[in-house]
Amino acid sequence: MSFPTQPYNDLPIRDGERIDVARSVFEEMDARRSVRAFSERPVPREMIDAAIAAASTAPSGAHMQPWTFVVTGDPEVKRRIRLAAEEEERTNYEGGRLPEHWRQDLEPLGTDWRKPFLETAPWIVVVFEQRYGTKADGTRQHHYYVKESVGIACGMFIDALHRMGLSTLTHTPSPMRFLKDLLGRPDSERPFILFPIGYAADDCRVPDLRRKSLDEIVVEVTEADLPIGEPKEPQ
Ligand code: IYR
Repeated sequence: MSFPTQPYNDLPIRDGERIDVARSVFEEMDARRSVRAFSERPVPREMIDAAIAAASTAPSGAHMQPWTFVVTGDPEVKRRIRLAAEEEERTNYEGGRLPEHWRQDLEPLGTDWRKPFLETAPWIVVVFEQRYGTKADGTRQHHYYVKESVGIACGMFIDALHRMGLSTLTHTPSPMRFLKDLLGRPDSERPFILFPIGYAADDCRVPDLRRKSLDEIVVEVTEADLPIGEPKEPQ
């Protein structure tokens, strides 16, 4: 069974304006930072839903849309998430579970096991990857490229939140299994990323990081650069 088709048009942008659009997209995205200090200023639930709707437009393997967004603004749920996350992170940071190289790499960020932002931020969204789904007849539906699909959706979610003027953090308390148990998700789902969401605190400060330049991340290839000869014509 095929999907019905429909015509498709790129966004109507004038040729002379495309680079300007790209540059302003860059500027807006470059202004985004991961935030660990949130204001208690309330955020309407509709804003969270709007960002989830944007994220849910992500491409996904065989259009299976293998994601679940669990949303909570309940102080008691947030408190229980904080306590469980801090217990895991305490074992990481102080119980020797983080390997030395990892501790060293985190040092410039100044993170530790304490996660007060899990209670301060008005909302927490935990994105779960659905390892498989369920068909209408109750049998298992395969899901494909789940991590790629959910990763893209999370990127789009971060962008949507940022454009609304909200802040977030891609928090991955490790191991994350407790979130599945705490939030009562089925065995088919695995926690992927936890997002505390809100306005940045008035006195929020973030590390002064630099991003890699294009020179460091882009490689252009022409035929002359290819390491292997021309493929043989099929006989
Ligand atoms: N999950 C821990 C450790 C941590 C790991 C990475 I990779 C970071 O970029 C930041 C933190 C924590 O949240 O503190």
